Amino acid sequence: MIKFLYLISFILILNIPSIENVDRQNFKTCDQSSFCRRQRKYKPDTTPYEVDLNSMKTIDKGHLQFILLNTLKSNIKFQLDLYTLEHNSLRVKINEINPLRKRYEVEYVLVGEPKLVDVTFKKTDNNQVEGRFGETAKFLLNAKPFRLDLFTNDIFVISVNSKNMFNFEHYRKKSGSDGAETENNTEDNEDGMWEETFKSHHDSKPYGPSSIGVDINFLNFENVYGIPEHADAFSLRSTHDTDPYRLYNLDIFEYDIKNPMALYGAVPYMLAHNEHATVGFFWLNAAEGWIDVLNDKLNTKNNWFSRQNIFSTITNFFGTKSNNDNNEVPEVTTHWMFETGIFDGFFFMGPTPNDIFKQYKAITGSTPLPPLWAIAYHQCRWNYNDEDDVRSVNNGFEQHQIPLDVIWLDIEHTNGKRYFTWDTSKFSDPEKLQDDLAIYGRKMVTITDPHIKKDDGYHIYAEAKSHGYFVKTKDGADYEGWCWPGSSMWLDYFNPDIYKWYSQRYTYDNYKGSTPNLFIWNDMNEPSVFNGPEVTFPKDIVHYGDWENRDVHNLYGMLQHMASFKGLVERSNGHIRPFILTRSFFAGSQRTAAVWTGDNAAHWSHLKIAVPMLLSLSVTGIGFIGADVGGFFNNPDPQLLVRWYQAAAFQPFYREHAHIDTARREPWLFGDDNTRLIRQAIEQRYTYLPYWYTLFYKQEKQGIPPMLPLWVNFPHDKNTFKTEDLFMVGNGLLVYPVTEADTNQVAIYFPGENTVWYDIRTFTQHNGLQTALINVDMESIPVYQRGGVIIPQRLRKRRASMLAIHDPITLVVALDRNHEAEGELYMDDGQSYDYRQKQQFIHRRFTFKNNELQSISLDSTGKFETDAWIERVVILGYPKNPNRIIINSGDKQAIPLHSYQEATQTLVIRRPGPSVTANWTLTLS
Ligand code: MIG
Repeated sequence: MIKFLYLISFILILNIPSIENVDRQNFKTCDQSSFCRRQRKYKPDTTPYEVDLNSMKTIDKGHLQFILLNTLKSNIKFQLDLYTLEHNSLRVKINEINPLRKRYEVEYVLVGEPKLVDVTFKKTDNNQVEGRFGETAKFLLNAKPFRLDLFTNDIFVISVNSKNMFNFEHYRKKSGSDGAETENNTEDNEDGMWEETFKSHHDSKPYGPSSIGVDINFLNFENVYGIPEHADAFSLRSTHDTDPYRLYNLDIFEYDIKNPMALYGAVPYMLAHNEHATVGFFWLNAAEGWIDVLNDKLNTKNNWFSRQNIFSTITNFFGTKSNNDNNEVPEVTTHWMFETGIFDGFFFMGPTPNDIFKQYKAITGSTPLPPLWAIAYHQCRWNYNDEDDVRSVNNGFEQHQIPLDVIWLDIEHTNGKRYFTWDTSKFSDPEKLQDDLAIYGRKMVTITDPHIKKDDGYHIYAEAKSHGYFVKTKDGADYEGWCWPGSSMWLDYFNPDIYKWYSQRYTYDNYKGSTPNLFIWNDMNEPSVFNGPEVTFPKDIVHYGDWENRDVHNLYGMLQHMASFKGLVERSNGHIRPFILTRSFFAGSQRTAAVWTGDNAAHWSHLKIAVPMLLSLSVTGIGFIGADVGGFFNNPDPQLLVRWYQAAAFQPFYREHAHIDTARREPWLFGDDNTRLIRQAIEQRYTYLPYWYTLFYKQEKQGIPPMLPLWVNFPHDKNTFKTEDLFMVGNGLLVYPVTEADTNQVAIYFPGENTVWYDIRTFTQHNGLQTALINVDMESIPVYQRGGVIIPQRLRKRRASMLAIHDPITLVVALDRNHEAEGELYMDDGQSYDYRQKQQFIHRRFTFKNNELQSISLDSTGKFETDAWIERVVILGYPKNPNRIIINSGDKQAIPLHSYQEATQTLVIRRPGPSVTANWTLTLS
């Protein structure tokens, strides 16, 4: 018997899927990428680059232009443009003057031409130009050697090229060819400069080397964040012992966690935060990139620093500190390397976290308010097999009384992976299916991938082929690759005609079987090409405008989902808000799509890494984000599944999804207890939807993402700078997802001086600046409401979010130490653009002060009609049972019932009654 058990457990162990599944051999290391190899080792003692100050020109207000020289190559000249922008931001462009080939400047990302503001500049001596701009910002351009130093509130924050790594490879002729340079030929013939082979794939590199490297150094900072997408820490690790973080949109099969390998999307944007400032650096470049991060100490005595007299600003800065006797300041040194393009850097000077969000939003835009149902719960699987299957899943949610808003169809719903078609043997009447789901208030999402099956009988292929709409090889033929449908081709969205044509595939006429209740999922859009180099396009294929994939690679997925978005807007004549989910993304993707973290796995470690991954996306503007609940690959045990439902209930995009080879995992398949726990988690999500929706509105307006690292709300609390096991939803909820098996106690750090936190279930209070040991069981989702914040909720149970729009609201008023609190509520019809076009919304502010709770309008232009009313007010941390409560609304007065619980200091006021649209005051005495 014992032997038998031993055998079984042995077999089980063998069966445990390895977490290290990725086949790294398929993907390049820095060393296998010739430009990364060259740039990474470029570390001269002095920089050969110099600014010619005599060349300075004022082109416009806020726009200065210079010539930059590489003194080792006297014939090569660069143009350096400095633009001082509104919102405390600076743009710096460096491009070759008269290059052999025009260099790509990224399109589609900026929301418009950034607005210039005046700069007050002066030449401080013969070697420097100083400029003051914005509210707090200053730059110092040092000519010889070339270096750019940036200050906010006169604190030195960023230095460009202080490590001499600026290295701009100009276009050149291959040596031996006509007109090639004669100087330095050996350097120009390094291995991989003119062609490169990776595994069986040959990159012809017809234009030779053109990469750019530069060091961007964050002074006085110990933590930098951003540059998604990596399955790695939130506060970026030092890459001293690993490859640099890579930015190259790829479909990595069974990705590994805790390493800097590239994933599906890229945002070349990094933030740095310390207790004095938050700053950001965004390099608008869509080519392959690599970024080294080093946590350093900078000795202020022995370098250019003191020579340049900048040391005084550092000592001022540290004047308040006692531990600076050794003349060392922390510094994060970062080294950015892109294969081609130009240097187009945006520097955001903060100084607060919310300033940074506003500044980045001004450049790349924000996530527009999604439809309400899109932030509710989604049920997905590869695949729901047929109409009966979809109906029975829908019925399962009914039977088990679990709320649900959307059912998804993966690739198997199509006729042989021909997107925009249906497998009619399984889905004979998709319109009826969508109509039937709509009766329950539910929507459907179908998948449309970018690979187009090579099949003359497939109308999309035939039409695209006849118009020449496919991406071309370097020799001008249609590029053909292998993907789900077999031999496939890819649309060239870079051509405006093709972009438009693709968006028109979504009209009801063109997309047969689609209805207004159908929305879209764009997958495989890195793009994934099964037989391509690194599972994607070859670098030398050609897009519209004669750009190589090398120039524009990281934009491809974004262009697809932008075109999908446009298609859905237009199919409703601009009336209904689209919903698109994309796997691949770039800076600016937030304007048109939600993003998920792709093919994670059913392991605790993947549940845990979701938080840092989502935070990295959030702070770089991609705010509507989630990870597959349960893990895509493999089968989660019930405990892991429940914990995942609980964690994701407090993450922006909430969808369960699973691989085709996994066991079914609808919420009711794991026994009654687990069904109940999952139901509770999903119900929690629905309870908080009014709060989430308000946060998404705020994101549209101010660029502040709904899911936040702690330091956004507690910028001075150093303990939070590396935190990634806790996060916040808005400024009001602190969330600690349980991400380890068999946990019965967790240690939670409560941030904030003088801050009080209320357990949302028990109303128990915890003080800020303390770590507390909290007991947990399977029911627990450790979530805390911050004292000082009022959160709107809907407590009535509904099967879908859209059915609850006019339901009454409960206000949970969590008092701070001064017995004050405030909060907001935004409401509208949940799906149309009427909130923009006809001002049909309400936006209220609630404040509690001096024993009065007040509701006022935050935006009196809003006029949404609703019966929704305030059915309950819960006041947390109220010191005593009040004698009298009076509510005044217009000329009406009422005395609502209340109850008070002394043990938890909780006051519940029942049915106070005013409309959510009214101004009212509730007075306690
Ligand atoms: O190679 O459409 O990440 O969510 O279910 C797999 C099938 C292709 C990858 C997506 C996944 C989706 C799956 N797709």
